[in-house]
Amino acid sequence: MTTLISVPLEESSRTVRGVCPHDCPDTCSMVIRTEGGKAVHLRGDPDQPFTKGFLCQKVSRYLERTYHKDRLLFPKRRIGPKGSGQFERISWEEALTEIVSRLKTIAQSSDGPQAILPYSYAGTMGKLQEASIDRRFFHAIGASLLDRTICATAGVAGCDITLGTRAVTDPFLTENCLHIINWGSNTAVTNSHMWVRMVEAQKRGAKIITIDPYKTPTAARSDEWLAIRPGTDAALGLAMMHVAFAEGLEDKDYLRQYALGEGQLRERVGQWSPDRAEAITGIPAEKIRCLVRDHATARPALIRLNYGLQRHGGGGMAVRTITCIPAVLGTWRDAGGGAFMSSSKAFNLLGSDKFCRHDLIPPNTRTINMSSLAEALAGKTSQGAPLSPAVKALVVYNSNPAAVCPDQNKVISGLKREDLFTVVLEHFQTDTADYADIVLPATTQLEHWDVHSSYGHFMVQLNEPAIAPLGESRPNTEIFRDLSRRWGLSKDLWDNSDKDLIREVLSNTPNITIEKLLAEGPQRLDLPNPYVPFAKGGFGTPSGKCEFYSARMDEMGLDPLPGYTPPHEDPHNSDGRYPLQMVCPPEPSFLNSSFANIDALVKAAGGPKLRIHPVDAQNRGIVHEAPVRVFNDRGTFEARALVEETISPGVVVSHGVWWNKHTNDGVNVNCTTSSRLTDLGGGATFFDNLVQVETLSK
Ligand SMILES: Nc1nc2c(c(=O)[nH]1)N[C@H]1C(S)=C(S)[C@@H](COP(=O)(O)OP(=O)(O)OC[C@H]3O[C@@H](n4cnc5c(=O)[nH]c(N)nc54)[C@H](O)[C@@H]3O)O[C@H]1N2
Ligand SMILES: Nc1nc2c(c(=O)[nH]1)N[C@H]1C(S)=C(S)[C@@H](COP(=O)(O)OP(=O)(O)OC[C@H]3O[C@@H](n4cnc5c(=O)[nH]c(N)nc54)[C@H](O)[C@@H]3O)O[C@H]1N2
Ligand code: SF4
Ligand SMILES: [Mo]
Repeated sequence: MTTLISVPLEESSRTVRGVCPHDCPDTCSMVIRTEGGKAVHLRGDPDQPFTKGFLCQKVSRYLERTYHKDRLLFPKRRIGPKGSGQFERISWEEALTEIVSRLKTIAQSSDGPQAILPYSYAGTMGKLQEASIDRRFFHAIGASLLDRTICATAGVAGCDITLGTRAVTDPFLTENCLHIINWGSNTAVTNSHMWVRMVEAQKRGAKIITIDPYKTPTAARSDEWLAIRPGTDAALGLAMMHVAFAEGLEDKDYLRQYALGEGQLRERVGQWSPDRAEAITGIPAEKIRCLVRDHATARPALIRLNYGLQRHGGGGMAVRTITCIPAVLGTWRDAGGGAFMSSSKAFNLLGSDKFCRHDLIPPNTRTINMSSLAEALAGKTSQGAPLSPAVKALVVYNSNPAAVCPDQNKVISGLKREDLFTVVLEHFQTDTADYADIVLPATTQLEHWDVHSSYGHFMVQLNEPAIAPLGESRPNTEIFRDLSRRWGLSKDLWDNSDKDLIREVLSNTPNITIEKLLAEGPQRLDLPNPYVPFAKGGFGTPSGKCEFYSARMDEMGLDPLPGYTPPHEDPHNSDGRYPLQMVCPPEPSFLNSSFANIDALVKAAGGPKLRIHPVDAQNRGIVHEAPVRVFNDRGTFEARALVEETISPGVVVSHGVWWNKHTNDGVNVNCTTSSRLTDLGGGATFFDNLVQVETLSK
């Protein structure tokens, strides 16, 4: 790898390593070639053992995204009504002066600084550009805290109760597994570098099972697809443990040494016969028995537990329940076996408490749940109580809430509020940016420094800028440095460079330095090889054991044992006006709402669609390819019907997350999704959504 640092980026021709910044467990290593200061070629790093030289369909087009004609290149101020997209170019000086003055006015008013709400997620997952100076800034000025719940907190909470940490195995050993369950995981699409390892295992004789209401590409290529009714996974998990105990498939020795509450668990799952689970999940009892027998005996056996099953009212409890299974069967003992949700806890980089300076947070600062943005902007808490002070300023970066948040019509009404001052840091004029008072242009991953951990493997990776910032765009870090300086915050928070910040992040890992990452490329964490973290217990729970019985749950007044929480919107328990359960994951060619403005990828996605079973279609007079209206009390959107047996009767699928302004009717699927939260972790419940569908007469 040649890095000619003496030549300015604007002119250099060189090859550098970067990291895919997107919210994806694969965290690929990219190799970028530049000529005369322009990035001309980008590919997956052949030397990074998880990337293995390939990037997905989306990020293969990262150069197209970077040099897109619609890139934001200058700061802008709104001159038309909110949402109209009318802006004028202004200078950085004007933009930053106005932002500081407006925010200070709010902070010094009777509302106080908590009327300011930062709103960000994982548009980039780099340690610097995702969460660093920005957090220090908001902590120091005393802004409201944001609970970042939109994706993973239900599962994190569920895992934490059972395991005291995330479910993790060594993903590099997946090809050794003989039985693999993709549970609420569209692995072939959302975790494609793990999928190639699963396919390798399959070639070596492994059986792959996918549990999903929808026949995804992953399900289609698996040995078996189990079409579960949405939101009922805990019932399946309980019945699986029932079968394990009933048929003597449990690992008695593992249970005795490393688990807490075996007796209570046996009693609980005793009530969960496969027949009872069949009635709830729609999966035949005999298939449940076979699943457990195979998973207990074909070893190593792995459950890839992902997010699909978490986005339901009972999502936390579902993960809590399913993560008990590997201890019952003793699958944690085998290298590569057990359950995998996230590897993020394996990284021992500097903790965010230190790096983001949690010590600066004023006592009693309130926290606002990001999945409840609809309520927060309407002056309410997640529970509907008055929110005081009201949110008067919103600073959005690394996220596109107008498109990705649940209960979209309410979110948009909030964003339209004339008394709300909104700042958006972006690459593009997204739906959210249309509601901003000031839009600031941010750099892409090719234009700034960063360092990455991963939630899908164990490599630490450095992102070296390949090109100079386009137009007047600036890294998030630089923007918040400038805001901090103008606010008058203490220099130790912001008077540093991005390289200094990288050194800080790496200060806990003396054997991984910026120099080493530059010279040698991605570095594997210093973990045992093979890494079999729970082979001998070692859980992070208060007892150090896998907690079937949780005293912490009991103390919180919750069920201390694994259990089944039905969906919030249960067709068996509703007035029947909205009889169809709708699941709405992102289009494979988008990354949430990112890439939904890249022509080739929009074309591949083919417009908003609704997959519906022939029986449900016939009952409604819907024919294949016909335009339909999908609706409930929250909203209505239009889609093209695909009449298919890829889902069961009673279930429909509509892929998102389209930009509202690119659809015929100016809304996307999230106009129907609910902002009710999960049972544990306060997570979003995108897939817990009852709708009705009818033909659209045009
Ligand atoms: N191509 C692509 N890759 C991505 C993303 C993307 O937008 N595009 N997003 C990234 C992000 S942010 C995340 S969080 C991950 C998500 O990764 P995954 O969890 O794999 O993604 P999803 O497609 O949201 O959900 C997985 C599957 O769960 C199914 N499902 C829905 N409800 C249930 C249920 O009740 N039970 C069960 N068993 N299954 C259910 C859905 O039909 C879906 O096929 O993917 C990441 N990777
Ligand atoms: N219907 C439905 N809705 C969903 C989901 C679903 O499955 N179905 N999935 C949910 C999930 S899992 C997630 S994680 C959320 C994700 O929701 P978001 O976090 O909003 O993710 P994206 O839609 O990818 O938007 C990220 C934005 O950050 C911007 N960005 C990227 N890098 C930078 C940077 O360096 N600086 C700045 N300033 N901006 C940058 C991008 O241009 C992009 O517009 O969506 C959720 N919404
Ligand atoms: S989105 Fe995921 S698979 Fe695609 S390049 Fe990025 S890390 Fe790799
Ligand atoms: Mo996510």
